Amino acid sequence: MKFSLPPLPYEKDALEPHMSAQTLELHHDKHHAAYIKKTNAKIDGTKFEELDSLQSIFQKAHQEDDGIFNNAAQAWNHEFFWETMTPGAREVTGEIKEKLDHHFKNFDAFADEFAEVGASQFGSGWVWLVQNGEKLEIMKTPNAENPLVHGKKPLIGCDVWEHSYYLDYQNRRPEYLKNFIENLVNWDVVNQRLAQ
Ligand code: MN3
Repeated sequence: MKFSLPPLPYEKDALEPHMSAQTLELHHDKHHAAYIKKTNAKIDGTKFEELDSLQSIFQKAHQEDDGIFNNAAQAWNHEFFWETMTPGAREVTGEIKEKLDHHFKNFDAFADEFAEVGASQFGSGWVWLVQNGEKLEIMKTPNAENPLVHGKKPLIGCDVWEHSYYLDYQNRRPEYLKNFIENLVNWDVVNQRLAQ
């Protein structure tokens, strides 16, 4: 199967001022596109070509083929990341609000911990809110790794590679993470993921 770059679910300037059009232009049209292109090139003529989703490819390639794993997982991670965000402030409501209050005391405590864990990822990687059985947890992963290879269900994913925030925040990764969680997360999507 050949994969193509999914379009962003909003205009490139829709997330300003929290994430600039220039960042989205480079991040989606160049970085994400490159992961898709390399995935297609690397699976060509291999057994991975038979698989019909990025998830099945990176799950199978995990600890078996680093080149295919890294590119297919990054292609999947970025699509998940774009879908996690939406323009305009959103109120945290529904089941996710109850669960965040239960597992982290309240939204502010959750936001602080999310930013702290994301800031503590050494080098490139991701920070996630995951469902692990009945529990909600915040976890970080290096490079292309994601919670699915650890048997955990991702609810929120945020890219902490420098290409994700350097144009807008330079070295201020905690500020980027705080803005992401407070101003960009689509809580309707998070509630849908929780219900799946
Ligand atoms: Mn990225």
